[in-house]
Amino acid sequence: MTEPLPPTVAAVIPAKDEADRIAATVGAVRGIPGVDLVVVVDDGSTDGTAEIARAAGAEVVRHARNRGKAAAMTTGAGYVARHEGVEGRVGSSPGRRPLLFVDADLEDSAANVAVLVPAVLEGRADMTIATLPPQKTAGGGHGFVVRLARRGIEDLTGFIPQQPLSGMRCVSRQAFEAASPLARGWGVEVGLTIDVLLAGLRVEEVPCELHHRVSGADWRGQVHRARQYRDVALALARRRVRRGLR
Ligand SMILES: Nc1nc2c(ncn2[C@@H]2O[C@H](COP(=O)(O)OP(=O)(O)OP(=O)(O)O)[C@@H](O)[C@H]2O)c(=O)[nH]1
Ligand SMILES: [Mg+2]
Repeated sequence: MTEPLPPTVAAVIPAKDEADRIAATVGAVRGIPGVDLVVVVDDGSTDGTAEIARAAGAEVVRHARNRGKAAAMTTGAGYVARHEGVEGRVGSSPGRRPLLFVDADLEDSAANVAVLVPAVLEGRADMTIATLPPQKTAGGGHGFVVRLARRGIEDLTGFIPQQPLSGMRCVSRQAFEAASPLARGWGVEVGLTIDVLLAGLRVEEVPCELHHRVSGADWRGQVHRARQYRDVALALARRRVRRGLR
C-alpha cells in the first residue's frame, strides 16, 4: 500500500547576515500555499538576522559559528524532521514532507517560489529548481563557476542545467536522502542535482520571477566566487571518483 502524499512542505531558509532582507523573505514564504513551517537557519550571523526572522514568524535555529550553506540546509532539514507529526499537521509523518529551500535575499519576490511546489507535492518531480530572469543589477563575475558546474553536471548525468547554482529548490525527502550527506559549502546545489539524477529521480527546472542581491565585482564578490569555485570543483571531483569506483 502506498502512503498518502504529504499535503504540505516545510521551507528552509539558510541565512548569513541578512538582517535587511530576512523579514520580507520570511513574510513572502509564509504566504505560499502548502507551506506550513518556515525555518530560518542563522549560520553564525553577526547582525540581527535571528531576532528579525523570529519576529517575522519563522522558527529559527542558530549555528554559533559560520558552517556554510550545506551545513545550514542539513540543520534545517533535521529540524523539520524532528518537528513533523506535531501541532496537528495533517498527513505529515516524521521526515516525510518535501523541503522548500529558499535563499534569504529574495525579499518579496520569494513568494514566486510557489511555482516549485505543486510538481513535487503531486509526485510529478522529485526536485524542482527555480531559474531566474535577468537580474536588475549585473553580476561581477564572468560565469566561470556557472560553466564549471554546468559542464560537470552534464558529464556525470547528461543533464544540461540552465542555472546549475540556483538555490531555490523543492526537494522530496527521498531526493534529499539520495543527496545526503550534502556536498559541502557552495557545492551543495551541484551535489544535489547530480546525486538526485544518479538515483534515478526526476529533476525539473522551472522559470520563476525572483530577484536577489547579486554579488558584485568588488573584493567580497571575488572572494565569494573563489569559494564557490573551490566548493563546486570539490563536489564534482568527489562524485567523479565515486562514479569511477562504481
Ligand atoms: N548558511 C550559510 N548561508 C549563507 C552564507 N553566506 C550566504 N548565505 C546564504 O546563502 C544564500 C545565497 O547567498 P548569496 O550570497 O546570495 O549567494 P548567491 O546568490 O549564490 O551568489 P551571487 O549570485 O553571486 O550573488 C543567502 O540566503 C545567504 O544568506 C554562509 O556562510 N552560510
Ligand atoms: Mg543571492
